[in-house]
Amino acid sequence: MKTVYIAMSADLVTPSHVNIIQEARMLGEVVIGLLTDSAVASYQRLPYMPYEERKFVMENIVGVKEVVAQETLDHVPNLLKIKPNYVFHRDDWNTGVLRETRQRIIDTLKQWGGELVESDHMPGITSTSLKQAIREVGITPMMRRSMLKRLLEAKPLIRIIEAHSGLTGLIAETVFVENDDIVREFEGIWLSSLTDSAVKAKPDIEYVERMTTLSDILETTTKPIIFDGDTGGITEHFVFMVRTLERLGVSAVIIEDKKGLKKNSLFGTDVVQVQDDIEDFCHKISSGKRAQVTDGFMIISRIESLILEAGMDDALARAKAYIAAGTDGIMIHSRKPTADEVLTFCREYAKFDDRVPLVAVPSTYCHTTEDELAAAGVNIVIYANQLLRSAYPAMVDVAKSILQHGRAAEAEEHCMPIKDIISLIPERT
Ligand code: SPV
Ligand code: MG
Repeated sequence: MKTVYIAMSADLVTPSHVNIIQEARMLGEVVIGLLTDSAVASYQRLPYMPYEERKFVMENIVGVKEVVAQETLDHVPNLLKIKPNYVFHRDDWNTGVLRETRQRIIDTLKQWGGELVESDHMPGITSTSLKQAIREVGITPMMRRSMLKRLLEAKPLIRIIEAHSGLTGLIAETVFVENDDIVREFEGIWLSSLTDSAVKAKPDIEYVERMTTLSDILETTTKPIIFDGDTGGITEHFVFMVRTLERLGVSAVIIEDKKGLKKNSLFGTDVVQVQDDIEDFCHKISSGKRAQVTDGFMIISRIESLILEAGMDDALARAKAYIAAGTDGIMIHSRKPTADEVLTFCREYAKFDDRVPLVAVPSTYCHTTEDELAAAGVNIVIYANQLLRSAYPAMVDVAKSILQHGRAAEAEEHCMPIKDIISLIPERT
């Protein structure tokens, strides 16, 4: 019996998947090379269903003999292992970078007389259109909540951008760039206390009500959300915050080790801010962990030692203590113009026996690239305030232009067309 290999991600299974399997099984026994979460995440969004669930579905489709994991986008490692007689693929990949992939598969198969078979029989619903439909319907809190943990397992580095409204949530959700068939987008959303306060024209001192903004962002997005929990309040209040965020489908809360009246970290020592005692903060972390009811949720601890000039040793001692208290991640914050101190922290952190994912916020050290941070061991990069900081000066310029010219015509080129803004958000009828 001959063997036919088909690689797929099979996240949202459509009649097209069944059709292609039906066609392929006429040639021999069908082996599905199912792309793992990290293989998919290397070129597009993380699948909605984890690998094991996708595997379960595919194994039970008539005509599938076996499902094997394809760990990379590249078929070749699996082809060398399985040596199939045929590789089956849709016929739309003879352009762009996929053209090279296609050629490599043809060349590899040649080694044992195998062949590439291409089909144009892919009618009906595409998974891209289904993904769009899912976005319109929304997502359940349960699916969304566990997504950050899944991303951490699937990707070496996760990019998060700040949102402070339903509209900026939509930007975080939908903006992407595509190069050589690799789609790059933000994997999740940071609900910044700074920007959430600033849009309400309030200082960043744990004063503004945050749930309305969160609710607006939940409504326009499906990506995981990291909530800036400030200090988390007193421990007796923090446990309620954990439950509330979990229930809503937020993936993680980051709490900072300060107490009393918290000010924005980027003020540093220009204002009075007091760091919490290690023991008390550990108690807050462990109480939060005990309050948590789901597996997917994460409590990440933010170390302010570098911000408050308490020194590297203090930062490292705190990281050790917070990990021992059960934190699911460490955020190391810095307000220096270069990443030097963050990178020093990372180097020392890499020597720890017990480590949890590491978060960095390159607001002041913005010249440092994601690749440099990832190479140092950072797992999550948060762009914490750029959407608001770019919107404000644009609005001020337009306001000035109207004043200067006594009309809005000159400002028009800086504005999106009225037609676009009124149709940006579709009505749900
Ligand atoms: C925020 O975005 O609110 C933060 C990061 O907490 S920072 O503003 O740098 O403190
Ligand atoms: Mg904040």
